[in-house]
Amino acid sequence: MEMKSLIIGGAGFVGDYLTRHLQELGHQVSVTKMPHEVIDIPGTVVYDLDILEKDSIVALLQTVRPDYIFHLAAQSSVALSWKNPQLTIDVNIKGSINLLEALREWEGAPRVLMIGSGEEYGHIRPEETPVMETNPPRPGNIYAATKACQNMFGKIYADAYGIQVMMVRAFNHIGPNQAPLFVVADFCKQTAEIEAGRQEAVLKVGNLSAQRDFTDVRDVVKAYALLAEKGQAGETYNIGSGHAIAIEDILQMILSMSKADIKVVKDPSKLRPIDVPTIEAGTKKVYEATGWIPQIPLEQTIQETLDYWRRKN
Ligand code: A2R
Ligand code: GDD
Repeated sequence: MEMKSLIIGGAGFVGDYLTRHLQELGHQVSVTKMPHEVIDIPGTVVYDLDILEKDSIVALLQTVRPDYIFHLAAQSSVALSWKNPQLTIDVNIKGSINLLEALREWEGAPRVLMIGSGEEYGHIRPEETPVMETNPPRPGNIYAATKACQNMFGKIYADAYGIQVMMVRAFNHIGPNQAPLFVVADFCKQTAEIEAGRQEAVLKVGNLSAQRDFTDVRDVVKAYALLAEKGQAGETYNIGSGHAIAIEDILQMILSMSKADIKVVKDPSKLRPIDVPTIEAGTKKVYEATGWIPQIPLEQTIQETLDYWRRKN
Protein backbone atom coordinates (compact mmCIF):
# COMPACT_ATOMS: atom_id res chain seq x y z
CA MET A 1 0.00 0.00 0.00
CA GLU A 2 1.27 3.46 -0.87
CA MET A 3 2.13 5.46 2.27
CA LYS A 4 0.90 9.02 2.55
CA SER A 5 3.34 11.46 4.14
CA LEU A 6 2.65 15.05 5.13
CA ILE A 7 5.57 17.43 5.65
CA ILE A 8 4.64 20.52 7.66
CA GLY A 9 7.06 23.37 7.00
CA GLY A 10 8.35 21.65 3.89
CA ALA A 11 9.60 24.67 1.94
CA GLY A 12 12.73 25.04 4.08
CA PHE A 13 16.19 23.51 3.82
CA VAL A 14 15.37 20.04 5.18
CA GLY A 15 11.89 19.90 3.61
CA ASP A 16 13.26 19.84 0.08
CA TYR A 17 15.59 16.90 0.78
CA LEU A 18 13.00 15.03 2.84
CA THR A 19 10.34 15.39 0.12
CA ARG A 20 12.65 13.90 -2.49
CA HIS A 21 13.78 11.08 -0.18
CA LEU A 22 10.22 10.08 0.72
CA GLN A 23 9.29 10.12 -2.97
CA GLU A 24 12.22 7.78 -3.66
CA LEU A 25 10.85 5.47 -0.98
CA GLY A 26 7.54 5.44 -2.87
CA HIS A 27 5.51 7.67 -0.53
CA GLN A 28 2.80 9.97 -1.79
CA VAL A 29 4.04 13.30 -0.39
CA SER A 30 1.98 16.34 0.57
CA VAL A 31 3.87 19.42 1.69
CA THR A 32 2.86 22.61 3.46
CA LYS A 33 4.51 25.98 3.00
CA MET A 34 4.00 29.56 4.09
CA PRO A 35 2.09 31.67 1.54
CA HIS A 36 5.23 33.61 0.51
CA GLU A 37 7.22 30.43 -0.21
CA VAL A 38 7.53 28.37 -3.39
CA ILE A 39 7.81 24.59 -3.71
CA ASP A 40 8.47 23.19 -7.13
CA ILE A 41 8.96 19.44 -6.81
CA PRO A 42 7.06 17.38 -9.38
CA GLY A 43 4.60 14.88 -7.92
CA THR A 44 3.96 16.68 -4.62
CA VAL A 45 0.69 18.22 -3.51
CA VAL A 46 1.38 21.61 -1.96
CA TYR A 47 -0.80 23.42 0.61
CA ASP A 48 -0.45 26.81 2.26
CA LEU A 49 -0.47 26.47 6.04
CA ASP A 50 0.44 28.71 8.93
CA ILE A 51 0.79 26.48 12.00
CA LEU A 52 -0.39 29.34 14.17
CA GLU A 53 -3.89 28.62 12.77
CA LYS A 54 -4.96 25.42 14.52
CA ASP A 55 -8.28 24.98 12.70
CA SER A 56 -6.46 25.04 9.37
CA ILE A 57 -4.27 22.14 10.59
CA VAL A 58 -7.35 20.04 11.45
CA ALA A 59 -8.89 20.80 8.03
CA LEU A 60 -5.62 19.84 6.34
CA LEU A 61 -5.41 16.52 8.23
CA GLN A 62 -8.97 15.73 7.17
CA THR A 63 -8.07 16.43 3.55
CA VAL A 64 -4.69 14.67 3.37
CA ARG A 65 -5.34 11.80 5.84
CA PRO A 66 -1.59 11.10 6.24
CA ASP A 67 0.01 7.92 7.57
CA TYR A 68 3.14 9.88 8.54
CA ILE A 69 3.63 13.50 9.55
CA PHE A 70 7.00 15.25 9.66
CA HIS A 71 6.81 18.50 11.63
CA LEU A 72 9.62 20.73 10.35
CA ALA A 73 7.93 24.14 10.63
CA ALA A 74 9.98 26.36 12.90
CA GLN A 75 11.92 29.51 13.47
CA SER A 76 15.10 27.48 13.09
CA SER A 77 17.89 29.97 13.75
CA VAL A 78 19.54 30.29 17.16
CA ALA A 79 21.01 33.67 16.16
CA LEU A 80 17.58 35.02 15.14
CA SER A 81 15.99 33.71 18.33
CA TRP A 82 18.10 36.18 20.34
CA LYS A 83 16.83 39.01 18.14
CA ASN A 84 13.21 37.88 17.89
CA PRO A 85 12.24 35.74 20.87
CA GLN A 86 8.50 36.39 20.41
CA LEU A 87 8.43 34.99 16.88
CA THR A 88 10.53 32.00 17.95
CA ILE A 89 8.20 31.25 20.85
CA ASP A 90 5.06 31.68 18.73
CA VAL A 91 6.14 29.38 15.92
CA ASN A 92 8.07 26.77 17.92
CA ILE A 93 5.89 26.53 21.02
CA LYS A 94 2.39 27.63 20.02
CA GLY A 95 2.82 26.03 16.60
CA SER A 96 3.74 22.66 18.11
CA ILE A 97 0.85 22.75 20.55
CA ASN A 98 -1.49 23.60 17.70
CA LEU A 99 -0.32 20.54 15.79
CA LEU A 100 -0.66 18.27 18.82
CA GLU A 101 -4.14 19.64 19.57
CA ALA A 102 -5.14 19.18 15.93
CA LEU A 103 -3.94 15.56 16.19
CA ARG A 104 -6.19 15.07 19.22
CA GLU A 105 -9.15 16.45 17.33
CA TRP A 106 -8.66 14.46 14.16
CA GLU A 107 -9.84 10.87 14.30
CA GLY A 108 -6.84 9.48 12.38
CA ALA A 109 -3.75 7.98 14.05
CA PRO A 110 -0.70 8.98 12.00
CA ARG A 111 2.86 8.43 13.16
CA VAL A 112 4.36 11.85 13.80
CA LEU A 113 7.98 12.99 13.96
CA MET A 114 8.64 16.30 15.73
CA ILE A 115 12.02 17.81 14.99
CA GLY A 116 13.82 19.26 18.00
CA SER A 117 17.47 20.10 18.44
CA GLY A 118 20.77 19.03 19.97
CA GLU A 119 20.77 22.61 21.30
CA GLU A 120 18.16 21.46 23.86
CA TYR A 121 20.99 19.93 25.92
CA GLY A 122 22.77 23.29 26.12
CA HIS A 123 25.22 23.40 29.02
CA ILE A 124 26.60 19.87 28.80
CA ARG A 125 29.13 18.87 31.47
CA PRO A 126 32.45 17.41 30.25
CA GLU A 127 31.62 13.96 31.63
CA GLU A 128 28.24 13.98 29.82
CA THR A 129 29.63 14.08 26.28
CA PRO A 130 28.74 12.53 23.79
CA VAL A 131 25.35 13.46 25.17
CA MET A 132 22.63 10.84 25.57
CA GLU A 133 18.87 11.32 25.34
CA THR A 134 18.52 10.79 29.10
CA ASN A 135 20.73 13.81 29.89
CA PRO A 136 18.89 16.71 31.53
CA PRO A 137 18.32 19.56 29.07
CA ARG A 138 19.92 22.85 30.19
CA PRO A 139 19.14 25.12 27.23
CA GLY A 140 21.44 28.11 26.72
CA ASN A 141 19.32 30.18 24.33
CA ILE A 142 15.72 31.01 23.43
CA TYR A 143 15.58 28.68 20.42
CA ALA A 144 16.90 25.78 22.51
CA ALA A 145 14.35 26.45 25.25
CA THR A 146 11.46 26.43 22.75
CA LYS A 147 12.62 23.09 21.34
CA ALA A 148 13.02 21.59 24.83
CA CYS A 149 9.46 22.71 25.48
CA GLN A 150 8.24 21.10 22.25
CA ASN A 151 9.94 17.88 23.30
CA MET A 152 8.12 17.88 26.64
CA PHE A 153 4.78 18.52 24.93
CA GLY A 154 5.38 15.57 22.62
CA LYS A 155 6.03 13.23 25.55
CA ILE A 156 2.96 14.47 27.40
CA TYR A 157 0.67 14.02 24.37
CA ALA A 158 2.05 10.55 23.71
CA ASP A 159 1.52 9.47 27.32
CA ALA A 160 -1.78 11.22 27.99
CA TYR A 161 -3.61 10.81 24.69
CA GLY A 162 -1.80 7.98 22.90
CA ILE A 163 -0.65 10.24 20.06
CA GLN A 164 1.98 8.31 18.04
CA VAL A 165 4.60 11.02 18.26
CA MET A 166 8.37 10.54 18.25
CA MET A 167 10.79 13.35 19.09
CA VAL A 168 14.07 13.91 17.30
CA ARG A 169 16.96 15.98 18.56
CA ALA A 170 18.74 16.90 15.35
CA PHE A 171 22.27 18.18 15.72
CA ASN A 172 23.72 20.55 13.09
CA HIS A 173 22.82 19.54 9.56
CA ILE A 174 24.37 21.05 6.49
CA GLY A 175 24.51 20.84 2.70
CA PRO A 176 23.86 22.66 -0.55
CA ASN A 177 20.88 25.05 -0.49
CA GLN A 178 21.02 25.89 3.23
CA ALA A 179 20.36 29.55 4.06
CA PRO A 180 23.56 31.54 4.70
CA LEU A 181 22.20 32.31 8.15
CA PHE A 182 24.02 29.14 9.29
CA VAL A 183 27.77 28.82 9.68
CA VAL A 184 28.86 26.45 6.89
CA ALA A 185 26.61 28.06 4.27
CA ASP A 186 27.74 31.49 5.48
CA PHE A 187 31.49 30.75 5.23
CA CYS A 188 31.09 28.96 1.86
CA LYS A 189 29.02 31.82 0.42
CA GLN A 190 31.56 34.41 1.54
CA THR A 191 34.43 32.36 0.11
CA ALA A 192 32.65 32.00 -3.24
CA GLU A 193 31.90 35.73 -3.34
CA ILE A 194 35.52 36.57 -2.57
CA GLU A 195 36.69 34.20 -5.34
CA ALA A 196 34.29 35.86 -7.77
CA GLY A 197 35.62 39.30 -6.80
CA ARG A 198 32.31 40.45 -5.40
CA GLN A 199 33.47 40.74 -1.79
CA GLU A 200 36.81 42.12 -0.60
CA ALA A 201 39.08 39.27 0.54
CA VAL A 202 37.89 39.45 4.15
CA LEU A 203 35.80 36.64 5.64
CA LYS A 204 33.72 37.72 8.63
CA VAL A 205 33.28 35.18 11.40
CA GLY A 206 31.69 34.80 14.83
CA ASN A 207 32.73 32.46 17.66
CA LEU A 208 35.26 29.97 16.27
CA SER A 209 35.90 28.07 19.50
CA ALA A 210 32.45 26.41 19.70
CA GLN A 211 32.38 22.72 18.86
CA ARG A 212 29.34 21.35 17.05
CA ASP A 213 28.32 17.99 15.57
CA PHE A 214 27.68 18.22 11.80
CA THR A 215 25.84 15.74 9.58
CA ASP A 216 24.95 15.92 5.88
CA VAL A 217 21.27 16.77 5.43
CA ARG A 218 20.92 13.83 3.01
CA ASP A 219 21.88 11.45 5.81
CA VAL A 220 19.61 13.26 8.26
CA VAL A 221 16.46 12.83 6.14
CA LYS A 222 17.16 9.10 5.87
CA ALA A 223 17.13 8.91 9.66
CA TYR A 224 13.82 10.81 9.75
CA ALA A 225 12.15 8.36 7.38
CA LEU A 226 13.47 5.37 9.36
CA LEU A 227 12.37 6.81 12.71
CA ALA A 228 8.90 7.66 11.43
CA GLU A 229 8.52 4.00 10.58
CA LYS A 230 10.41 2.32 13.43
CA GLY A 231 10.59 4.78 16.35
CA GLN A 232 8.63 4.28 19.54
CA ALA A 233 5.94 6.81 20.48
CA GLY A 234 6.92 9.14 23.31
CA GLU A 235 10.64 8.48 22.81
CA THR A 236 13.38 10.97 21.89
CA TYR A 237 16.20 10.17 19.47
CA ASN A 238 19.45 12.08 18.86
CA ILE A 239 20.46 12.41 15.21
CA GLY A 240 24.04 13.46 14.66
CA SER A 241 27.43 12.18 13.57
CA GLY A 242 28.73 11.45 17.06
CA HIS A 243 31.75 13.73 16.55
CA ALA A 244 31.98 17.42 17.46
CA ILE A 245 34.34 19.65 15.51
CA ALA A 246 35.47 23.20 16.29
CA ILE A 247 34.09 25.92 14.02
CA GLU A 248 37.74 27.02 13.61
CA ASP A 249 38.46 23.63 11.98
CA ILE A 250 35.42 23.99 9.71
CA LEU A 251 36.75 27.40 8.67
CA GLN A 252 40.23 26.01 7.95
CA MET A 253 38.70 23.19 5.87
CA ILE A 254 36.81 25.71 3.73
CA LEU A 255 39.85 27.98 3.36
CA SER A 256 41.98 25.00 2.29
CA MET A 257 39.50 24.34 -0.53
CA SER A 258 40.08 27.81 -1.99
CA LYS A 259 43.06 29.29 -3.83
CA ALA A 260 42.01 32.83 -2.84
CA ASP A 261 44.13 34.72 -0.31
CA ILE A 262 41.52 35.34 2.40
CA LYS A 263 41.87 37.32 5.60
CA VAL A 264 39.66 36.23 8.51
CA VAL A 265 38.13 38.95 10.68
CA LYS A 266 35.97 38.66 13.80
CA ASP A 267 32.63 40.42 13.44
CA PRO A 268 31.26 41.26 16.92
CA SER A 269 27.70 41.38 15.53
CA LYS A 270 27.98 37.63 14.85
CA LEU A 271 28.70 36.78 18.49
CA ARG A 272 25.83 35.50 20.65
CA PRO A 273 25.19 36.46 24.29
CA ILE A 274 25.70 32.78 25.19
CA ASP A 275 27.21 30.12 22.87
CA VAL A 276 27.67 26.83 24.73
CA PRO A 277 31.14 25.32 24.16
CA THR A 278 30.44 21.78 22.95
CA ILE A 279 27.48 19.80 21.65
CA GLU A 280 28.23 16.23 20.56
CA ALA A 281 25.60 13.58 19.91
CA GLY A 282 25.42 10.15 21.46
CA THR A 283 23.91 8.13 18.60
CA LYS A 284 23.45 4.65 20.04
CA LYS A 285 19.68 4.91 20.46
CA VAL A 286 18.85 5.81 16.85
CA TYR A 287 21.26 3.13 15.64
CA GLU A 288 19.64 0.47 17.81
CA ALA A 289 16.13 1.53 16.74
CA THR A 290 16.80 1.82 13.01
CA GLY A 291 20.34 0.74 12.06
CA TRP A 292 21.01 4.30 10.82
CA ILE A 293 24.63 5.40 10.42
CA PRO A 294 25.53 8.58 8.54
CA GLN A 295 27.43 7.84 5.31
CA ILE A 296 28.63 11.12 3.82
CA PRO A 297 32.01 12.41 5.10
CA LEU A 298 32.11 16.01 6.38
CA GLU A 299 34.77 17.05 3.81
CA GLN A 300 32.51 15.95 0.97
CA THR A 301 29.52 17.86 2.31
CA ILE A 302 31.58 21.00 2.75
CA GLN A 303 33.14 20.69 -0.72
CA GLU A 304 29.70 20.25 -2.30
CA THR A 305 28.32 23.20 -0.32
CA LEU A 306 31.21 25.41 -1.45
CA ASP A 307 30.72 24.29 -5.06
CA TYR A 308 26.98 25.04 -4.75
CA TRP A 309 27.76 28.66 -3.75
CA ARG A 310 30.36 28.95 -6.54
CA ARG A 311 27.68 27.94 -9.09
CA LYS A 312 25.08 30.19 -7.51
CA ASN A 313 27.26 33.30 -7.54
O1 A2R B 1 10.75 31.02 7.76
P1 A2R B 1 9.89 30.85 6.55
O2 A2R B 1 8.74 31.80 6.52
O3 A2R B 1 10.63 30.74 5.27
O4 A2R B 1 9.16 29.41 6.68
C1 A2R B 1 9.67 28.38 7.50
C2 A2R B 1 8.53 27.54 8.03
N1 A2R B 1 7.72 28.29 9.02
C3 A2R B 1 6.40 28.07 9.19
N2 A2R B 1 5.57 27.17 8.65
C4 A2R B 1 4.28 27.20 9.03
N3 A2R B 1 3.79 28.08 9.92
C5 A2R B 1 4.59 29.00 10.49
N4 A2R B 1 4.07 29.88 11.36
C6 A2R B 1 5.96 29.03 10.13
N5 A2R B 1 7.03 29.80 10.48
C7 A2R B 1 8.09 29.34 9.79
O5 A2R B 1 9.19 26.41 8.56
C8 A2R B 1 10.48 27.33 6.76
O6 A2R B 1 10.00 27.09 5.48
C9 A2R B 1 10.28 26.09 7.64
C10 A2R B 1 11.52 25.74 8.44
O7 A2R B 1 12.56 25.55 7.53
P2 A2R B 1 14.05 26.05 7.80
O8 A2R B 1 14.01 27.35 8.55
O9 A2R B 1 14.77 26.02 6.50
O10 A2R B 1 14.61 24.98 8.80
P3 A2R B 1 15.29 23.56 8.45
O11 A2R B 1 16.76 23.71 8.46
O12 A2R B 1 14.63 22.95 7.27
O13 A2R B 1 14.93 22.75 9.76
C11 A2R B 1 13.83 21.88 9.87
C12 A2R B 1 13.60 21.57 11.33
C13 A2R B 1 13.24 22.80 12.17
O14 A2R B 1 12.31 22.39 13.15
C14 A2R B 1 14.52 23.21 12.82
O15 A2R B 1 14.32 23.93 14.02
C15 A2R B 1 15.18 21.84 13.06
O16 A2R B 1 14.80 21.06 11.93
O17 A2R B 1 16.57 21.95 13.13
N1 GDD C 1 25.66 31.37 11.77
C1 GDD C 1 26.95 31.61 12.09
N2 GDD C 1 27.67 32.53 11.37
N3 GDD C 1 27.50 30.91 13.10
C2 GDD C 1 28.80 31.14 13.40
C3 GDD C 1 29.59 32.07 12.71
C4 GDD C 1 28.99 32.81 11.64
O1 GDD C 1 29.62 33.62 10.98
N4 GDD C 1 30.83 32.05 13.24
C5 GDD C 1 30.82 31.16 14.22
N5 GDD C 1 29.59 30.60 14.32
C6 GDD C 1 29.22 29.55 15.30
C7 GDD C 1 27.98 29.83 16.13
O2 GDD C 1 28.26 30.74 17.19
C8 GDD C 1 27.66 28.41 16.61
O3 GDD C 1 28.48 28.06 17.71
C9 GDD C 1 28.07 27.53 15.41
O4 GDD C 1 28.90 28.37 14.59
C10 GDD C 1 26.90 27.00 14.60
O5 GDD C 1 26.02 28.07 14.31
P1 GDD C 1 24.83 27.92 13.23
O6 GDD C 1 25.36 27.36 11.97
O7 GDD C 1 24.14 29.25 13.17
O8 GDD C 1 23.91 26.79 13.84
P2 GDD C 1 23.36 26.54 15.32
O9 GDD C 1 24.27 25.51 15.95
O10 GDD C 1 23.16 27.80 16.05
O11 GDD C 1 21.93 25.89 15.00
C11 GDD C 1 21.80 24.89 13.98
O12 GDD C 1 21.95 23.60 14.55
C12 GDD C 1 20.95 23.24 15.50
C13 GDD C 1 21.25 21.84 16.00
O13 GDD C 1 22.44 21.80 16.71
C14 GDD C 1 20.42 25.05 13.33
O14 GDD C 1 20.36 24.21 12.18
C15 GDD C 1 19.32 24.70 14.27
O15 GDD C 1 18.04 24.72 13.60
C16 GDD C 1 19.58 23.30 14.84
O16 GDD C 1 18.58 22.95 15.77
